[in-house]
Amino acid sequence: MDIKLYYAPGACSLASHIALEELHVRYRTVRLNLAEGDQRKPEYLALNPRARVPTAVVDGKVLTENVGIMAFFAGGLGQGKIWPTDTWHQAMALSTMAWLSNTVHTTYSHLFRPMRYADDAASQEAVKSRARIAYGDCLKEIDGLLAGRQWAIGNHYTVVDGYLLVFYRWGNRQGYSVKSMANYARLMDRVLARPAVKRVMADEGITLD
Ligand SMILES: N[C@@H](CCC(=O)N[C@@H](CS)C(=O)NCC(=O)O)C(=O)O
Repeated sequence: MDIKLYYAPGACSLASHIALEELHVRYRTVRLNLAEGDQRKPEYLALNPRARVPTAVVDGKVLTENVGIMAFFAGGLGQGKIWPTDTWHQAMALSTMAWLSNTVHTTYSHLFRPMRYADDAASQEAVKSRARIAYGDCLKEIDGLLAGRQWAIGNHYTVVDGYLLVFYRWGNRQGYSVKSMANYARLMDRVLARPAVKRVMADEGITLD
């Protein structure tokens, strides 16, 4: 199988990148520089007209969206290694990833890219300050969901744990005191200690800060 992953350092594509590395499958990566607008170049738009990372190309077929990419690789190809094996926990994994993608990520976008949601500077500032509170609430909700748990879903590492690192890292970089969120921080310490996660972060040239 020929697998190519288009990603940008530190972007949400980190979740799909970690999933591939955890699975020990052979894959190639293509790094995009979002600040320089690589995602809007014609050759990339031909693959992903939404101009977003990640995009996976699998034997010439295009797959977008972290949730779809992780479900295909971890759920389909991975044979349970980083995916729950029973139907209930599979549904829980999808449910959690859907929420991370459609709510937590979108809330962060309001904070990080308010210009997408309002035209003038004052309105953008208002969007940003509301999003700052809402993203903090998302982080607290994640911390609460992880109470008493060793891993996010079921009783072993899954792609959901890797996906949670994206939002923890973004929160840390935006000045939220994520390291003092006991449940979230404990899980992230375990995630950050994983060899595959270390390799991907080194490859992307990113740290937690
Ligand atoms: N729901 C999508 C979101 C993808 C997305 O928004 N990616 C961001 C990076 S985190 C992006 O490519 N941004 C490019 C831009 O804003 O121009 C997914 O999870 O795959």
